[in-house]
Amino acid sequence: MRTVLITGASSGIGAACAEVLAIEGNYRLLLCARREEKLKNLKTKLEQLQPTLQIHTFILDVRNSDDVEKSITSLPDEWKNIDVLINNAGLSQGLDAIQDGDFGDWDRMIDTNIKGLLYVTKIVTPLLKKSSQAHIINIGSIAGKEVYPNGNVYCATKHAVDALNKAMRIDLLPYGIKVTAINPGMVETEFSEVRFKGDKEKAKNVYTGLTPLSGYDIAETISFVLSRPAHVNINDLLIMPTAQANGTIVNRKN
Ligand code: NDP
Ligand code: 8X3
Repeated sequence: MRTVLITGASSGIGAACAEVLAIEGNYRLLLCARREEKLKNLKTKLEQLQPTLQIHTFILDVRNSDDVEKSITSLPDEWKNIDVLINNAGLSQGLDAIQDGDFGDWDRMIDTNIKGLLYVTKIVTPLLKKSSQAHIINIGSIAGKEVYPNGNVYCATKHAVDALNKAMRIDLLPYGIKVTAINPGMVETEFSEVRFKGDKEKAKNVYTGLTPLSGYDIAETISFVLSRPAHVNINDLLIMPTAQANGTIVNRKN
């Protein structure tokens, strides 16, 4: 049974991954995020869905390197045998032209999406090295493949994830650690609400007139990626709603 650590598991893609993997019954789940209540509720739900599930949750802000190190090195011994790391925690803040951007927004995106992913990866890698089925899955984005108007810093952070994904595959090759990038287009989660700082109306409009992906669409793909035989690694996937051609062109029905 493989143990999977999912960052940003309290909502959206991370929570959907937890649910899909829990239902499969072949994984032990280590879930973290900043919002304790959400994690507790998710744990209760998953234990009801899968009564044999082994699950451990803990609070973690991936931006704090000391906390990342402490919380992972102080995991109970039975939770230190991590096989899979899903680097999912991430966010967008604001959608402004570069000259109008907010320093705080930029810091939050860079600190979470790039530095947080790096901190967690560095601290978890020694544990992954001990696994015979080690795998890192990095959640990138279409925004890491293309740039769209006003996406500037968010796109830059996801381009960094794209680069780090390739770099990890090289550096971790000698240890047999698989590295996969999952790059979604529009997924309806809390993402847009966070980007627009709680403006639910604005967030909803992002998905008006089209069927976006759901967190489950991404989670099912990750489940497939994880189920490949030992000699197969899926390097990089770009997954879009049918109604989205690229970072800027979508087909909305009135
Ligand atoms: P959500 O906002 O629903 O989920 C984001 C998750 O990240 C939450 O669980 C949040 O938990 C966690 N998180 C944010 N900041 C931190 C932090 N500092 N420390 C720890 N956890 C944190 O959005 P998604 O599920 O959509 O986003 C998941 C990933 O998918 C992100 O990396 C995003 O960039 C990427 N993505 C999303 C797309 C979309 O259209 N939705 C498309 C392409 C990629 P909490 O607030 O409790 O800490
Ligand atoms: C999130 C999707 O299109 O807003 O990464 O960049 S998008």
